[in-house]
This record gives sequence, C-alpha cells and structure tokens, in this order.
Amino acid sequence: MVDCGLPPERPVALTVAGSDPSGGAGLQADLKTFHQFGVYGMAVPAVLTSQNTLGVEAVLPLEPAFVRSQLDCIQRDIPPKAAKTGALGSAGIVREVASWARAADVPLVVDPVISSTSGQPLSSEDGLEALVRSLFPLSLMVTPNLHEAGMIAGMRVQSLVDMRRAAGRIADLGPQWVLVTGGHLKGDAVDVLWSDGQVRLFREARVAGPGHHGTGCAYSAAIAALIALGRTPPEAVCAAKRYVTEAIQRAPELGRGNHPVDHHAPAKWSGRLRSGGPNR
Ligand code: PXL
Repeated sequence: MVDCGLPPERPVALTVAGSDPSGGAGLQADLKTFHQFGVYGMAVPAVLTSQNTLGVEAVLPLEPAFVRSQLDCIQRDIPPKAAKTGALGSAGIVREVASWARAADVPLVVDPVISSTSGQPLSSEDGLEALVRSLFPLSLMVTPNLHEAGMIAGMRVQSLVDMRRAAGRIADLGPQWVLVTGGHLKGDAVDVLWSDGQVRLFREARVAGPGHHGTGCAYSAAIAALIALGRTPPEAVCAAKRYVTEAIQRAPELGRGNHPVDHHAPAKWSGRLRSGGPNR
C-alpha cells in the first residue's frame, strides 16, 4: 500500500459554527482546515451569513431545535473524536449545543466568536452570556482573541500581563485550558495558554500587512483536528499556531477586503514541542 502520510484510522472532527459563503471563515474554513490535517470533517451550521471579504451583510440564526436535530443525527451515526464551536448566533442555539455536548462527552474547543473580522455582531448579547454559563464549563479549551477575552473577563486586554490575568479569570468560568490569542498586539504574535494556574507562551513572528479573514477559525479548527489526532492541548496549540502563521504568510490576494488565509498551508505535526525557546 502506498503511504500517503494519512492516519490509517481516519479521526473525525465536527464544527458547529456560522456559514461564511466566501469560504474564508466559519464552517467552510473549519472543514478545509480539518481536511488539511487529514481529519474527516463534519459541519453543523448554526447561523447563516451573507458576506464577502468586505464585510457581513446579513445574519440568520437557525432554529435551535433544527441545530439540535443535526447534532443528534450525526451523533447517532458518526460520533466525532473532537468538536469545535464558532459563531452560534443565539442563546437558544448555545443551550442546545451545550445539552448535546454534555451527553456526547466529546473534547470541545470553544472559539467564543462575538463579531466578524469586520466588526459585525455574529451572536446576540445573551448568546455570549449563555456561552460562558453553559458551554465554558464543558469545554476542553476556549480560544478568545484580545477583544473577546476583554469582554468575557470584564477588563481591557492590551498587554501580555493583561492576557495572563484575563486567561486566569476566564479559567475560573470552567474551561480546562484557556488560549488567549495576541495576534492583534504589537510586536511578535504571542499567545497565552493557561491551565491550572500554569502559563505557557507560544510565539511566532508577526506577519506584516493588513488583517486577514478567518485566522481565529483556522486556529481553533486546527487545534480541534490535532486533538482528534490524539495530541495534548499544548502540542495541538504549538502545531496549530505554526499552521496559522504559514496560512497568513501565504494568504492569496482574493477579494477586495481582508484577504482569507491559505488553508493549504502545510499542516505538520513535528512530534515534540520546541524546548528552550519561547514556548515554555
Ligand atoms: O472569524 C470569526 C468568524 C466566525 N464565523 C463566521 C465569520 C467570522 C468572521 O467573519 O464570518 C461565520
């Protein structure tokens, strides 16, 4: 048999997220990322959007019961090894996803998406409250960016010190691991991973240029894929950050707004965390 480098038993990951018809973010980006890591991807849309690289024009949350019906349907047939959530749209949808996740007992990566890259809300206000109350306690990892970390922790997050403090406060809300992503700070792109009061830093050189579309989606999807492949959370963050950095570096000049990242970037697992460097 030819060895194509794919795992012999195909791991399965699920995304429950918003649809971005332009393919740069949301569940379309998640599926491309799962595929790139050799993971079989499944996708449950929670909210539909009308958008392109210039911005979001309309948002349509689905009926919570219909989201639940999709989740139950796949759970009965192809239970995932790991799952991630993105934009969930409403508190009712969040509660259905939480109720499914509790029963499914699956490692869950929660990207607490509040708004799009261009600033339009992708969830109602009570959606974020419900996310924190019902989904955070069930999650393996939550992956807020600086803005989301600030909203959730109730503080301004503008420095590495703030990121550590916010991560600690968010960990008190129930997730086992908290990854605060610092891509929007000046200097190197440093992320803070917090668990049990212990902090690990992950650093990559900043990619110059304007913001890109879908960085957070590709990052959390890559983490979920690597968890499905059996990696530990710090290993998953390390390899996922490398993937996203390359995906930004290679972003194709598509669209007239924020260009999407390149989901075809190499998805590699090096087998060990870099030691002695900044990843401690
Ligand atoms: O990157 C956050 C995000 C998540 N989900 C959907 C999006 C976006 C950003 O635009 O459109 C559907």
